[in-house]
Amino acid sequence: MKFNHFEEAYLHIMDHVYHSPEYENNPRGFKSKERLNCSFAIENPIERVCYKPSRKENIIFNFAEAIWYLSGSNKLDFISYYASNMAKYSVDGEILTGTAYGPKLFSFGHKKINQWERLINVLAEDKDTKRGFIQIFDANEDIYLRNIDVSCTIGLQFFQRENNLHVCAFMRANDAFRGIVSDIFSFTFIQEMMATQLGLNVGKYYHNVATVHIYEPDNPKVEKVLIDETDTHQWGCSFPSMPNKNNWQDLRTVIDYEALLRNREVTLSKEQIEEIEVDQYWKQIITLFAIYQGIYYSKKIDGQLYHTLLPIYQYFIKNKWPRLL
Ligand code: 5HM
Repeated sequence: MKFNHFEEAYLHIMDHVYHSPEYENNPRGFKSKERLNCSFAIENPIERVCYKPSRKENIIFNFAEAIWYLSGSNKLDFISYYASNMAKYSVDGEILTGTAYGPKLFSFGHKKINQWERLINVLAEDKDTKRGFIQIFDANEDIYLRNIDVSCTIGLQFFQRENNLHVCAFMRANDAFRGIVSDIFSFTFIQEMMATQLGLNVGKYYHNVATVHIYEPDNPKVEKVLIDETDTHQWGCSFPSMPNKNNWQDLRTVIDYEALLRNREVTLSKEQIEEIEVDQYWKQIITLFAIYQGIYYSKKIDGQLYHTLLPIYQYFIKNKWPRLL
């Protein structure tokens, strides 16, 4: 199956699992509908969001999770600040083991393999390589019921083909209503980060999942999204792309500001953000985090910051937190 954008894939897969499940079962005691072995391609992975108003996608959480992975952190306080329910996956209340993909990317296993750096070296040695694999699931993970946090992603494979960087993601399990939205956002963000570092175009994104499922408590929300007839194509939105350069320096600055904002060590005005030495693309993301500081601590949105956002980000904020504006 081929789709142009994430939204098309999302609606199709969700509809298929919801209306034509192969199984209805109770893994770990949670009632769900399930289909096995699902694969599809997304032609334009930069279009990594669902615009449907009924889905109320949390774009700030999406950026935060992608950046959490790229920061290499496994700390719960980072990610639970954006989604308090992440705490239920942490055994000790401090770190996440399976769900934190950052340490898997940059210091995998007891040998602490930096898989990002190794991938760049492997591609430099043989640009046509079939070995460009970044492993995430680890056989050392405890997969018995007693562990609530086992990696759902097996790994990501990168292919340099002509001037494009394609990615094949492999997952053992994916929630077709919730997890798929943040996972594909993060994996395609990682794809774009790698492509810009290598000076390549963002190629196709292929999603391969062994079990896709919908948990019963989400049924009313799923139905709402599936009957949402808003024609989002008509809006002519296009999701912003990263600048054509190695973006690591900018990303490191964003990671620093994210922590300062989250820990309330700074507040940032529109003028202060304008002075930060990063590209506009990354300033927009810092602005999103600065807005979230207001949402988290004082339950309000700074109008000045909001108006510096691109219309597409304004839409997601207004749609998610309409009463705070
Ligand atoms: O029993 P199991 O470990 O598979 O439960 C984890 C649940 O979280 C599954 O529904 C899985 O599909 C979802 N999940 C996801 O969709 C979890 C993670 C964390 O690795 C993820 N995407 N990234």
